[in-house]
Amino acid sequence: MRQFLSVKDVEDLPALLEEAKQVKKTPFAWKHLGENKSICLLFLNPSLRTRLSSQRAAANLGLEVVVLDVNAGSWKLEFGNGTVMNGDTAEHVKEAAAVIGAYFDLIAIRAFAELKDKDEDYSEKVLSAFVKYCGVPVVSLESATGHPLQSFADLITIEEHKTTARPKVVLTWAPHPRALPHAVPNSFVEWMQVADVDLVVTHPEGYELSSDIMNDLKPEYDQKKAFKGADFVYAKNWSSFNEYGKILSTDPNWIVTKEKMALTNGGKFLHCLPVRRNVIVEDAVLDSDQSLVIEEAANRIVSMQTILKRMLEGI
Ligand code: SN0
Repeated sequence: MRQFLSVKDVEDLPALLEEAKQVKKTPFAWKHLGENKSICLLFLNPSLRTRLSSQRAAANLGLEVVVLDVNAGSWKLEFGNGTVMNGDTAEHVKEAAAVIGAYFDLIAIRAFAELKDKDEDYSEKVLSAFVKYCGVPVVSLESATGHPLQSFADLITIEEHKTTARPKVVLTWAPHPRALPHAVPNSFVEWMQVADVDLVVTHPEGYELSSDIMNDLKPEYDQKKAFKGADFVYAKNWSSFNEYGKILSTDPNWIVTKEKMALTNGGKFLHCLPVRRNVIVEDAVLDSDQSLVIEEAANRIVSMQTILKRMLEGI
């Protein structure tokens, strides 16, 4: 595997899931793969799970890991072409990415959407520049438009807990005080469309995801109807895509409650975390045995390790 930027970089998803199972069972069986090899984890935004699970995954494979907080610990980067750099950006990504690529065998990078300009976010300015200039394999740790490692961990968790061959999986929008990116819901929809699940997406009107992501899937605007018979409920807030980056609703009625979970088929609750308690979901759900959020987060080590293993096997 030369890059991991979205589900499109996965040729055979069932085979990848099988590999993840093996990785989870015997995490130290491939420790030789990372010998004398290194990875740089670059963060332009905050992280808890991604940062720590990536370090654990790399260590399990014997990789040396260096973490760099780009905004806190290095020069402010320029991404424009032909920019006269007499402002506050001190280094162009052309040099920065190439230098990091010269130091490391693999690069992983987090760069959230800025939610100001749809075209700029969807051009994946930061991620594409690193892919273009660094010369080594790149892993997305959440880009402007996707969070594939999260969706892979979500799918591993669903596979582990499903009780029917083709479970009903509901992605529900939930309120949030801040405008959040589309990366998590975009990737979740993309991965679930490739996986063997029955996906339903529910959100208030105005929160339609990109048609490039949804394809033929139509949203269900009635949340309670969507929850009926669900085996998994995946909650996430996102800002409007059409009115790009705007908060159109903070309607507290979209919170996930114990009462709504009772409409499901003994459904399990999933969220990528961090989660705003009693805004996105009630304590009663998060603290119940219906919640899989901790196992889901634990599977972030498995998803990253499976991807890194494949990359190391290819270099
Ligand atoms: C990020 C997002 O993309 O929605 C990362 C999720 C893995 N989430 C947030 O930024 C939430 C921050 C908050 O204020 O709750």
